[in-house]
Amino acid sequence: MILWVLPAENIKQRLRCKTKVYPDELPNTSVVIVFHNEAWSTLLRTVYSVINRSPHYLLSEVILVDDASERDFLKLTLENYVKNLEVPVKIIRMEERSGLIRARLRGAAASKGQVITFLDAHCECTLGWLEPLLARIKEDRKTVVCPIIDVISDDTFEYMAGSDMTYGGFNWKLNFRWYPVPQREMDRRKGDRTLPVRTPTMAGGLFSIDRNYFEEIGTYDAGMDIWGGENLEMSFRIWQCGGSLEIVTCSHVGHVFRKATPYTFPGGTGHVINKNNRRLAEVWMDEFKDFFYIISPGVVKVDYGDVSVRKTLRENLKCKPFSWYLENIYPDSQIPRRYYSLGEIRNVETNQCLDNMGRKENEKVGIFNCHGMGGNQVFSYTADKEIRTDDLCLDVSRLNGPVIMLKCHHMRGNQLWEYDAERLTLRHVNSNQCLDEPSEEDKMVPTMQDCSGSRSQQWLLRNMTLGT
Ligand code: UD2
Ligand code: MN
Repeated sequence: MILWVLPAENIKQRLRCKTKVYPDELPNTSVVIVFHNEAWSTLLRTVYSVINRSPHYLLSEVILVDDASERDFLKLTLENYVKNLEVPVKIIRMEERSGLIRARLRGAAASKGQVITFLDAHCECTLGWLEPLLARIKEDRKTVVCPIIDVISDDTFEYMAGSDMTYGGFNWKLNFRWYPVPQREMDRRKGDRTLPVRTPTMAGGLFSIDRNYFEEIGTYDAGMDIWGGENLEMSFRIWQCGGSLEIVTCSHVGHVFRKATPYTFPGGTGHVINKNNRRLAEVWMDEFKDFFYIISPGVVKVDYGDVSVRKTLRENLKCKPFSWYLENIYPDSQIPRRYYSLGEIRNVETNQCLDNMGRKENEKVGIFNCHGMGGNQVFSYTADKEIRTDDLCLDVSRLNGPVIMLKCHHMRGNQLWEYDAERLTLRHVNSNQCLDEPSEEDKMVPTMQDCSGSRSQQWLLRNMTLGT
């Protein structure tokens, strides 16, 4: 490990982690690794790092679940190879391609350890990765724990430190995203960065869970295919049903973040992911699923199968509503806990709608004929008085505009808007100007003008619901 390239604060933290003492009596773990068409080098790098960098009395076994790979070397060659390793390595073969969710379920069912640790098939565990995870579970068996995921380059395969200053979140499209650990969580830990971070969601690939708790809490949704959605499903379920999810910052495991996958998605990538996300939204998100449906038009047409078993699970476990999760676990979420409207913002005079035109951060918000299909024309006027679409907020930093879409910062400032439901005006508080129709020069973007009460400054904030 080349410590000298790390920022000073990271070095201090690692040293503080090194001085921690963990109990001798820790639960042991099975390590479950699922793969489809994985490369030999990365798969073996994972297996060797588990064996070489874990105390063997804590390792019950390593279970490799082959999700019907097509590569020859993953058959007999692999079987013969692992026979000679110092820790029992069991290989399980799925009869047909099932996806990582059902493959993990199979691995879990075959495992014997008191804890189950899941890893992707292209990881490198570092020295001391395991003890902090198991120690935390010993303290509280309902805590599901993730290591810090360091980055292994998919070009050079070099190892680079990940950050302990980000945690897991998600956007309206239900994509998992890393966001900065908020101040409230730093405060709760009294600034001690060696203490676990409570995280709203997990990336999904690398975590340890008490075996009995895994069963109690409903394992995985076996109706999910191939890839995607299961990590948020499990995150919501854990929090809403009385557990907790943490990143244990003293545990580091590297992961190869790949630009392309070595496998196909039978039925189409979009279809598979949308189906999984619908299952997760329908079971766990209550009315907040509208955010997902409105921003991704077309998703509601995807058949998501039967979720009644998962809904029954939610009832039996007496899980809390999604609003509770947003309020207590993820108040900095991109989905607002309270909001005034979710839908198009339509100009009364021109009958055109605000439209982000598929643009990204730092660009002007557009305006276009209303299409009523959601997607780029969906904005939410929130109880915090921001106008947001996903993680971008309408922001004005100069008199007379322009109106830019910037990452929402929750600091009010230039992102604070006052909607007058009688006059129908959207007044930008800092500049005291009103949102107005486009000028002659540029018909594609709205303008900021002194408030005049004209019809061009009147806007209808509509609540739309697509789907269900
Ligand atoms: C992330 C997670 C991954 C999973 C996924 C969402 C990390 C580091 N990785 O994507 O674990 O939660 O988000 O679903 O948090 N695999 C199969 N059968 C398949 C497809 C994949 O066995 O049909 C295996 C694959 O070989 C790998 C694991 O599942 O070992 C995860 O797949 P990935 O590495 O392509 O996912 P990743 O890291 O992009
Ligand atoms: Mn992966």
